[in-house]
Amino acid sequence: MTDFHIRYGGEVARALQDGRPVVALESTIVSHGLPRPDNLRVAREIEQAVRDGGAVPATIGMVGGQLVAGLDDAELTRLATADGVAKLSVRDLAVAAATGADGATTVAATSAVAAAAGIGVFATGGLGGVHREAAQTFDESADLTTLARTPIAVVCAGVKSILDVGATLERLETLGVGVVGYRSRRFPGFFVTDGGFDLDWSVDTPEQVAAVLAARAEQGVHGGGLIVANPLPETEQLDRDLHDRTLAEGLALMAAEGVTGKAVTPFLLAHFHSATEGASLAVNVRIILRNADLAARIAVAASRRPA
Ligand code: PSU
Ligand code: MN
Repeated sequence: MTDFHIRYGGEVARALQDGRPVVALESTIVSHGLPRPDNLRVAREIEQAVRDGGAVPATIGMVGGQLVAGLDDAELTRLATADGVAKLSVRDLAVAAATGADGATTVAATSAVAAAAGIGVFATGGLGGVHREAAQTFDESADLTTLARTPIAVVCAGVKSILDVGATLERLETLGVGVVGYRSRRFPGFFVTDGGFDLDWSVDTPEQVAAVLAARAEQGVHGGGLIVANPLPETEQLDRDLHDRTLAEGLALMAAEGVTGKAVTPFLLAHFHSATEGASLAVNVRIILRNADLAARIAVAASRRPA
């Protein structure tokens, strides 16, 4: 018999038992979002950033059909280097488990598993969202609908400019997903500091985010997720001209090659990383490490609040 339960890494299990701070991390950025061989090195650096911030990292993924919260280094290496690692959203988890697949979890699947595991804070690079042309293609990431029903705080740098940022914000409002800027009232556009849209709320400290999470629990108004949008400082963003040029090229190439569905996000990311000769990769890594650090400090602040 196969055991379909979540298996916990040893350190994660102990931290959860003791009520110590834990931060969930996704594996799709490792397997599909970052180019090899940098992806494995970066995956380890993300975990280290969580540790440096005072929390225990729980990278989530599926190994041989086993859902794991807190992949060990051998498992992380396997998902970063093996061929045929599937990209798993929530709907894929059961099929992948039953067929014994190796898989990397998206923001949607990682959020769902983290919440089920009792982990309240999650760090990633950028959320999925509403794609351009979604009015025709209906391509909207399941990240959005999953966050509508999943109680978790997701620290991210907004959504990538490869998406329709305005439409994504509208959908988040409709779906009841909270959005707060971290020290900013502008929604970030991942590679770029300012994604072009205002936010209603901002917070200035990890303690304030922890207070929001506590208030939500106390109010008993059971909504879904909270997005903590953490923009890059302007001095660290991708050059705007390079960004705009690369995006236009990537979208044209994607249309020419007929790329659709779950291949869209990895395709455009890979195009950025090769066309900018590593500039977008460096920015991408900075984003993730900053988010991992902030998420750790939020988890620490949350663990210090009286129960
Ligand atoms: N943003 C990134 N890198 C990524 C992704 C998002 O900067 O690799 C991944 C995340 O795992 C996210 C997924 O959940 O892409 C969204 O894919 P889709 O648009 O197919 O839902
Ligand atoms: Mn999609």
